[in-house]
Amino acid sequence: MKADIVIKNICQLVTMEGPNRPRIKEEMKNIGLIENGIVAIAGDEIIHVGDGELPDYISIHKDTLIIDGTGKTVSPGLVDPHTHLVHGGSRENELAMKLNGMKYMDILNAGGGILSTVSATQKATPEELYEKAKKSLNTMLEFGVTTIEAKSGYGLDTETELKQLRVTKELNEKHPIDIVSTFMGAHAIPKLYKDNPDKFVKIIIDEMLPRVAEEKLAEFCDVFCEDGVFTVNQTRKILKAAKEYGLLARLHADEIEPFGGAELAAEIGSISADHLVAASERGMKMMADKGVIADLLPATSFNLATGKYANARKMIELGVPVALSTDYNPGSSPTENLQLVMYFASLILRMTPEEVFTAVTINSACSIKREEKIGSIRKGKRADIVIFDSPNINYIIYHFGINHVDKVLKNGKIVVEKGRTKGTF
Ligand code: IZC
Ligand code: ZN
Repeated sequence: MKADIVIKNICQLVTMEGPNRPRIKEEMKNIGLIENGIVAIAGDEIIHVGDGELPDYISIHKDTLIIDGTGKTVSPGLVDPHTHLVHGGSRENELAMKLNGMKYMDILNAGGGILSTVSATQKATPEELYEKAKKSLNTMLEFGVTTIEAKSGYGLDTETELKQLRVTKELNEKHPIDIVSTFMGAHAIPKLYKDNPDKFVKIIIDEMLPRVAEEKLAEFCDVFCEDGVFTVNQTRKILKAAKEYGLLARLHADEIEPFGGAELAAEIGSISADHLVAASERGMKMMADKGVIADLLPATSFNLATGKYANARKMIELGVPVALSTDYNPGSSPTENLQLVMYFASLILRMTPEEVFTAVTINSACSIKREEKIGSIRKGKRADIVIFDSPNINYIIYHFGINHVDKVLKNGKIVVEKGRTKGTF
């Protein structure tokens, strides 16, 4: 078998060896680390992982690219399983309000927050949405992210939701980053339905869901289940209806107030429950029982500046599989930088660097149902690989606030070189 690319002499190779399922408890510390590692790639596939030299059955040819991994850390392409990628406008005007003590929910209730992004997204053309999101995808790629999840939810009317989802579909087709699409019509209650939110729930179920399913625009359905947004009953109703259309459930749970979101996620067999800053211990235990993945978003907590963070240590102790994401969005988390999330997860959530790598690779791949193809460096898996200009994983966490990425390989092609995107997407 001939290799097209060989990465050798790798100082630390993070393989995430083991089964294609979420890792829990102590498993989260086993990242299958190999010193003096070697990886061989043919086409878009990994054909060998090990240490030292290539085995005899793998040969190189005159065009084989040999990459020297001396002093480098190599990991699976990072997976960001919670983003609000496609949207119009920005919300830097909220910064002064926040510094003056106004809370996230107060801004939303005053007609700002999500609702201001909704009007900017309604006004934007598909081309404008595409160009803005593409810029963010390039930034993500430069930070080592090769697959993401992206939600709608800034339309809140059928046509704008579809517009967002169609842009997501086109980006998935044209940009190297793979995008798993989520329909989130239930992101906020539009002003028009403020006094009759059940009517809006009915529109989501009767009008939006059938169109999204018919055009095959999403694999998941998400709801902002939170005090003042969608109730537990409304969330259950929407996610059950989505299931009838073949959409898998995920939800924004207990982000701000303890609201029963974690419990609901376990009850309905949601794939993930995201945020969980205010989740109850009972909810966490129920999630552990059902294997619901906790997607934690510490950059959002940092940016909301309330000082409250999800209790990652408790979740890991109880056996909840933990993943991490940026929550990239124009309000509560305007950053595409998953490495920043990795520092926060370690220094604030007290996760070890090994747990952090598990959370941004195999566990996040599981949270978007891509664990058979990505999330680990393993023979037969897709060649989505990051080469960090760092001698070990501890260094990546310790030296914070910069981009450690040297190269990114997506489907066996170099798409980032010296930390910069290569070519035009
Ligand atoms: O635009 O504020 N929490 N949704 C739920 C968000 C934050 C995104 C936003
Ligand atoms: Zn979100």
